[in-house]
Amino acid sequence: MLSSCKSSSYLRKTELTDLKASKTLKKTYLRIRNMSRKEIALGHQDATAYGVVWKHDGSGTLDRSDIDDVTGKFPAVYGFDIGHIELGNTHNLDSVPFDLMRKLIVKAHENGGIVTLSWHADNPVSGGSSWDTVPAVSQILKGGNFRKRYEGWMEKVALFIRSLKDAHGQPVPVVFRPFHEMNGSWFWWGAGNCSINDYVQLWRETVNLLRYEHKVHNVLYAYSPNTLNEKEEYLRFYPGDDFVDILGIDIYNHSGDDIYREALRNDIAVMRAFAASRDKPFALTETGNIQRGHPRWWTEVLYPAVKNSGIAWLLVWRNHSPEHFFAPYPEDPLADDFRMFGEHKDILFLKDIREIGFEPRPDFTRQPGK
Ligand code: BMA
Repeated sequence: MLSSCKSSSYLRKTELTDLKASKTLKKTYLRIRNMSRKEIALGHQDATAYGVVWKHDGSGTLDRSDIDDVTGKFPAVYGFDIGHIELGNTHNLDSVPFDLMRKLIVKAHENGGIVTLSWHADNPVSGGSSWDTVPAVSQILKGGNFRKRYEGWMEKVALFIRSLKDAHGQPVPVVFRPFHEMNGSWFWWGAGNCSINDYVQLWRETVNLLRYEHKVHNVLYAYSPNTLNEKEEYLRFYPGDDFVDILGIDIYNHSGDDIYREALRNDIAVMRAFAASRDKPFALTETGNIQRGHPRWWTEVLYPAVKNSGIAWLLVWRNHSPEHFFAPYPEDPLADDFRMFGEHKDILFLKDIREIGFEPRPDFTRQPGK
């Protein structure tokens, strides 16, 4: 009796924004809350779709990843990008077939992983890419000239997300992270390319279309600005507590290790304080080393800056080619350093987060040596 009282008040306290959330979504949300304590789950974009020197051909095993090739362990968090689903294309903007992506998402979930979706949507007005900054947002809001097109796009997004079902026909929960890095000006939804009010409105209308029009109830919404120029920037575009379940931030090492470390410490602290005031989990939703050079980057730059930061996960971006990769691969000179990074008991791989259920686990710490 006592324990059921305890767990129901816990459930009430941790309500997510979708009041009709599927059962599996509620569980995933609670698992994410349970992850965001002392440990950090490791994530990788397109982890199982391709690596630096291989590409999934659509047949055979769904379990290959550069991180596993290097460490013998799979990542805990799986990022995918649905850019070009809105066009009705068969492949996403990085040539991953959506049919394969669906299988990889379901597999990641069935394996006990967490799935997160970004959306590099094309510019709905110009027809250019995400990086085409022709103003578009005001025209796709309710009443705008391009509204019909946007509604058509959201229908396709909804169809894809709703098509994510496990072997028992249950919806697969995903973290959806649209319109990311909005405090930068490189995307059509970014600062300077639309007003703050229009951004907030776009976010809310997008959530409402998915939630009420298309009855999509397997989504947690994540808000993720890029590295902050000033503290206030974190909140500037915030769509509101009823429209965001998870707080995020994208921070890359563009300008050197010291600047990166500082940004991680300062910006995660800003996000953490805000997350605490809202009782929401938070994560480093994208990161990676663009300024290569440090031979022990994982253990000496990234790890000390994120240790004990409270982030639920960190996700490194995709392994596209020897010129554009963020996780290690076997021939990578930093592979050994990554293995050492992965040995830290607070860095969680797939098999570690499998142990994290949805019951509160205040004292969970990974057993040494696992
Ligand atoms: C960017 C780069 C691009 C890619 C995009 C979406 O950061 O990796 O090559 O198209 O993400 O995945």
